[in-house]
Amino acid sequence: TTTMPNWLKQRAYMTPERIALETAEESLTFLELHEEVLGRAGALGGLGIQKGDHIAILMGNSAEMVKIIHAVFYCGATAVLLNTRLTEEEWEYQFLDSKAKLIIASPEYYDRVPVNENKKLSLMDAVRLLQKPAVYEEEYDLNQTAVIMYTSGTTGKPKGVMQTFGNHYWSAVGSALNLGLHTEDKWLAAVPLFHISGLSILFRSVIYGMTVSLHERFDAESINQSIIHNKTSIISVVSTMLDGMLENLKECSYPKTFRCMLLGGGPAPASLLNQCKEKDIPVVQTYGMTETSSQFATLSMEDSLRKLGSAGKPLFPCQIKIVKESGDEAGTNEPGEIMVKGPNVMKGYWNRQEATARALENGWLHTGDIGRMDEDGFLYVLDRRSDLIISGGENIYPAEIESVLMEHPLVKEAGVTGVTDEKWGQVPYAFVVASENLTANELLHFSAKKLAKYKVPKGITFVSELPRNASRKLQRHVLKGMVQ
Ligand code: S0N
Ligand code: AMP
Ligand code: MG
Ligand code: MG
Ligand code: MG
Repeated sequence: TTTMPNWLKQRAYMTPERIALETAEESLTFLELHEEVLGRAGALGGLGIQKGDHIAILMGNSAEMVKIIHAVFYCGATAVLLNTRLTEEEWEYQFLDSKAKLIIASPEYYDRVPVNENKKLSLMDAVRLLQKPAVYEEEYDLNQTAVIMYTSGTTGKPKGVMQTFGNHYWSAVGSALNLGLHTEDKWLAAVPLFHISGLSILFRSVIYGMTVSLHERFDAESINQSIIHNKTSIISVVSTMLDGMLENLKECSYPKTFRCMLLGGGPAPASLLNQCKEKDIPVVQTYGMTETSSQFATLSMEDSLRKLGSAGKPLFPCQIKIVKESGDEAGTNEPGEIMVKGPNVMKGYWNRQEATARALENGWLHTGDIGRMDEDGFLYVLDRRSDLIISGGENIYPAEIESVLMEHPLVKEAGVTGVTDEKWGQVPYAFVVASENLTANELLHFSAKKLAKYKVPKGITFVSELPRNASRKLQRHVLKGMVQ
């Protein structure tokens, strides 16, 4: 196996004085960050955390979250990152499924974590227990699973995506080979660190020796101020965020120091891209997913205007092919499933051999997304994987909502589809066959207890039957046409 020196420690050795992290409250050099991480790694070691353990983390963006994530790596453990927007039931499922030994939660979530007290660690306690670790990882094994992140699917429960150190290393390298690396670069992270959009920025930071400007939440005004006055050169955004930033920007413009608006996480509306083109905003479209440890294909700067709407070419270490239903490779501009291969593609789904075997074939990942390659080898993403709804960058699977609705004793059948939404791109909408006594309000209230807010249907229509084909399979595309 291939190993590398512990990334943050190596970075603290190479460029100790460089700023690693800036938040509204503090600014830390790489050496300071390394020292803070040591204290937390010692605390975790003192609690019995060992190499190979899984540690769940439930925190919003903060310097403390960055330190805890690195501390988990210093212990040789795997970080299981939980989405803060989920419900207690959803957290509990992911905690149990991942077989995490401990969950570290920040104060705003700690009391809501439905986990045995002896498996919970509050952030206050982690900091109170600070101590120098007896031992910590001097080397990172590139085959080791660094992080597990959960994604849902068309059927069944969410699955943990295993991203290795090697995946993250090659992802960071592939990004730099495309976007370039400037000594003055500062990458703004307002996307959540529990998503790969945000976490990948932390890895780029230690690997490149680059400053991260960390925002605790998305606030268009303060982000624009950061870009205009604080020398931000790159930011990662989803469409909903970019919309908000443009609205806030009004007639102002961004300075030359700002070189890349990396836009991903879902489709980019043509109107948004055109608006940016008019305003001379350096939008760089990217296609990637949790399973590919962030960017997989990215439009390079020199092609951004010529190929507006394309997600670009694969990063240097990566390959893409488009495969038709027949199994043959598609020709130029012919649509088919996007298949990807590269050193940033996940090791597999945690504890799910069958799902892994279905997803990965000889190193090629079935993305489930539909796309085409143009005559110059540029990727265009045409349609997302089966029935996936993307709301403000958060993924929603209709099947997951349908199964929750059907848990209600008065519901006989349920079908969910995505409807267009001005702010979020798409939102879920439900059609339900139920007994007459059930009201939409009661059903919404019921689902809100079990589903993250963004997954709760924005509307419910009661019907006498659902559209099904000859083999009784629900036809979700027909539902779309039934929305009033
Ligand atoms: C869009 C965001 C920022 C909205 O959050 P905001 O404004 O902070 O909302 P809150 O104040 O928390 O809540 C207000 C109300 O809005 C509801 N709400 C919040 N978010 C959503 C949502 N997404 N959909 C629907 N409703 C939402 C709240 O519930 C609340 O409701 P009320 O008032 O009723 O209580 C936020 O959603 C956000 O951060 N989105 C981005 C998430 C993200 O990063 N997704 C990307 C995931 N994909 C990947 O990571 C792979 C791609 C990738 O890596 C990448 C992506 C982008 C750029 C670069 C890359 C890369 O490859 O490097
Ligand atoms: P996630 O697993 O949450 O990272 O979501 C990844 C999914 O988002 C992909 O499988 C696509 O369906 C969608 N997606 C990401 N980037 C793009 C893009 N540039 N255009 C269209 N869809 C995208
Ligand atoms: Mg998946
Ligand atoms: Mg907010
Ligand atoms: Mg997701």
